[in-house]
Amino acid sequence: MAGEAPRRRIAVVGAGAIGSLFGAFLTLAGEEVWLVNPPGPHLEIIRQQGLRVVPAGGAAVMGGEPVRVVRPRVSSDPAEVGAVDLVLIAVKAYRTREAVRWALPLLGPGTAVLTLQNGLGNAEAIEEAVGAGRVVVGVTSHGAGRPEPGLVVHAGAGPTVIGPWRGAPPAFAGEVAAVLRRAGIEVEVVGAAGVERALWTKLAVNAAINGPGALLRVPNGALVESPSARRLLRSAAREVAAVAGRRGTPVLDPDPAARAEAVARATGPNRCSMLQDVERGRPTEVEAIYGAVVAEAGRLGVPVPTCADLYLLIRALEETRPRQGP
Ligand code: KPL
Repeated sequence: MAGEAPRRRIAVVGAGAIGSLFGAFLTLAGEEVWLVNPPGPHLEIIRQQGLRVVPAGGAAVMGGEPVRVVRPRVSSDPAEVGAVDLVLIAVKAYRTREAVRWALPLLGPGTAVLTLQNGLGNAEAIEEAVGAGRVVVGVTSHGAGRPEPGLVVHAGAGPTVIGPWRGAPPAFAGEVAAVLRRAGIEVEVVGAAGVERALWTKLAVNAAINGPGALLRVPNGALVESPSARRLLRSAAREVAAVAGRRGTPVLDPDPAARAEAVARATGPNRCSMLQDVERGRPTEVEAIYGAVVAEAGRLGVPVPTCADLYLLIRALEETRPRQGP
């Protein structure tokens, strides 16, 4: 990122729950933030009335108020925004390629590109579009929902792990982390190997909760109350951890099944992102989660029967339901 300017120009590509939440944090920290998204009701309401944010209980970063209205800038034209210091990619995994190509006018020579997305394959897709050496990966445990246009609900705070993607200078990740920290976001900076481990650690949780939650159409907490759903969840988490171990990027949790259960309990009332996608008739992140696990497991010869079944079932669900959204 260029220079030492105290106020950074930051573009958030993808104004879903996490993009809107991080955009709100950064706006409150005084940065010049642009939410860059194709036109739609969410952007229009933000343009006219601002973005309403319901903070997680006691989130100091939001000043302890019940609802904050923040006013990031909005645009549906990356060329209008021009080159920024930091681009934060927060689109659904299946849109990464297309969204990053669309967002190329946001890149100047020193622009860092941070992915804050679910699943695998995002950093590779971004690097393909923007070139090597400027991609930073973030794995966040913040939870958020966007229940209606113009509103983001911060469901829970947690650390965000940041590190350089293969070939990016570690200092780049450090600079991005400093920007996020100034916005009150808890960040841990790791090296390239740490990033892969963090990605696989989150993947184990995502694979444990998302497929069962979407298929059974229940909130996360219900998955640990049903003994059979709990078995599915635990088995998926263990399988992902086995693949991660075999590829040399072991998950960070000593007991990945217990960790997935703990996340399901902690986010009990939430409906997981895959269930929200299914309910809205949108594509799911099945490829970036289960597709990626099954492919890597096949390459390494690790059996992943639960993940393979969840992959097929979610694919079948997508193929047989009526489509509503993009
Ligand atoms: O990140 C999530 C998601 O919904 O994608 C989990 C951790 C499963 C919480 O809902």
